[in-house]
Amino acid sequence: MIQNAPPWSELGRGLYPLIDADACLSIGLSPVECARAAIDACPPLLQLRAKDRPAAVVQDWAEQIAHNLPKGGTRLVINDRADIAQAVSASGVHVGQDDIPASELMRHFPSLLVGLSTHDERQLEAALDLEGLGYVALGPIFPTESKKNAEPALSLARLAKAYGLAQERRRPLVAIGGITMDRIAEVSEVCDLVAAISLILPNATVAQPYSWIRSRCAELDRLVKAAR
Ligand code: TZP
Ligand code: MG
Repeated sequence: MIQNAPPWSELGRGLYPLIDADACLSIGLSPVECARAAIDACPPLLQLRAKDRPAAVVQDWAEQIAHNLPKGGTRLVINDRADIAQAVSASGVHVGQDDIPASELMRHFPSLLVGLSTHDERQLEAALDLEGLGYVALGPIFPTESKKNAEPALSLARLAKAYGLAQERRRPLVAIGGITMDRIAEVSEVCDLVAAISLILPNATVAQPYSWIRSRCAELDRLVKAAR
């Protein structure tokens, strides 16, 4: 590791489970228990994504997930809220194009890993120019129903080109959007981390949903790691 590099400078490869509170609750599952099950599979990163929820609720979930997080294991990232990430000693914050600029967050929260969503090549190039950014996410790669008003799907070919650029700049690239079991191997060839919401959740009839999530995340993380 580079001397004085922040502790998150090497994220490695693997699955990036997004614990989407709406998606969990819609099938009767607790976001906190879903996160704990996913963390048991030791993916490099995990995100709590709780849109349009009171800050106090997000803080409470984040606190519970952060509590007892194994040292040197999965790093917790909070969507949208750097203040909550800092308050619960999470590793990072994830923001989008319409949020507080990533450069401002890096300035105000220097200990946090900052991840940024991009949706086309222009946004990707701008993100790659940001000194100190933790990772760049690109998507949706395929059509998805998990994000409201999702941007148009890119394609595997555009992801592959983006990965070339990200590698030149030594910036971890996260692929997101519509990634299914059928697509995970080819997607994993052309990114560092595969983010997923629906792929890590069981259907509502599964008898032991949390152990299902644990095994599913372990399998997906192994597939992403095996791809390169
Ligand atoms: N950003 C781009 S696509 C997406 C987000 C948050 C949703 C990904 O969900 P899924 O179910 O893995 O397609
Ligand atoms: Mg956001």
